[in-house]
Amino acid sequence: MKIESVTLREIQMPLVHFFETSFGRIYSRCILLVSIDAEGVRGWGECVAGEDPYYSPEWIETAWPTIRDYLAPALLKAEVHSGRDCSALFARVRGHRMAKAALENAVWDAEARLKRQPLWKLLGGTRREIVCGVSIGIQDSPEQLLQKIETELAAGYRRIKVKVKPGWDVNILEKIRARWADIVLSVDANSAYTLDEVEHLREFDAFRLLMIEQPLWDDEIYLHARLQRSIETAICLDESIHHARAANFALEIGACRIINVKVGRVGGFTEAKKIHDVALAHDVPVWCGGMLESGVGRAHNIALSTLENFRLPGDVSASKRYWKEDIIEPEVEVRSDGTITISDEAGTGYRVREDLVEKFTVRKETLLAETA
Ligand code: OSB
Ligand code: MG
Repeated sequence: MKIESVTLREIQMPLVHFFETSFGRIYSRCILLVSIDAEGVRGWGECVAGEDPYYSPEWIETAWPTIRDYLAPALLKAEVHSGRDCSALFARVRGHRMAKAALENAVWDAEARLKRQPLWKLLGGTRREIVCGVSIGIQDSPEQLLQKIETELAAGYRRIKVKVKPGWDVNILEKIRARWADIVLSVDANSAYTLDEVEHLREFDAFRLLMIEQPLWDDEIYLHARLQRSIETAICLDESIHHARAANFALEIGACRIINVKVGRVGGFTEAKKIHDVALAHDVPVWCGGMLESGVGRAHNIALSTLENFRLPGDVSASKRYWKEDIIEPEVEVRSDGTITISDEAGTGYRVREDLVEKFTVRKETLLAETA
């Protein structure tokens, strides 16, 4: 594949509703998109790095120069045949997985278009529909949260995940379970607890949760194994799993019973597939996490979710939950039974609305390959 150029853009998109986690609230997203032009096709990738270094040390202001000054120049100089070639090419740069994923996934995206194949097939997927859940942030009041849950259940979503933190957890779960005794329910703490709170975390067991996601420190796996031995609820790791080795370690020591795979967090589709395979070998289910993506990242999450071991509902939900207008066509729609039907079209099956991308762009830089 002859890559002629790499373009970085920052787009700004206001969220339909604010999103609050244990590390803070946001009303609008600044999203780094990359596109590559190769042999007449354009491949797109989304960098899931946040507006701030809160979810991870990476954020948009580390990702931008990392892509511009290191990853894109390496890509433009190299002989690349497939998305598969990128991780070796980027290995010299330590960490910066969200930056790497944006570019690697753009190469996979271009490759699927060039080969006129659906991206999901290229990735090795088999599912023709995927099951969706929702992630609901911390709200201004418990009533507002119950109202949101009601709306999402009515829309057909098959798993409700609520964000928790000390002071917004057991009290909230009591209210939810009093109203809906049997819904599939999970919680995500984004590292809001410590091992000193094990007695408190044990109280979560009463609510028959599908899982508790990332209760402890993001940079800690071993102590999650200690916690998992002390509680009944299955632990799911998100932030702690940066690559397949970490997944293997976590599963070998019993630090979790479920893994959330975010293609951005782990450096791209190649590593995401490896984690999928590690979990499958341990007979541990995975599901696809979300990072409040625009349609570009959303379409990629859908493709990834077609791999066989994505056995639990993902945080892959409809465009309209986030955006007044998404930058892809068609927008991501979830059927009333909580599923997304997988397209047979080449590429992602979603077209990027470049007019809208242009309208939302606040910063743009293009790098060209040197012509021999
Ligand atoms: O921990 O899964 C998370 C959003 C931003 C950062 C971290 C997380 C999330 C979500 C939202 O839970 C999932 C989504 O709806 O995209
Ligand atoms: Mg999470």
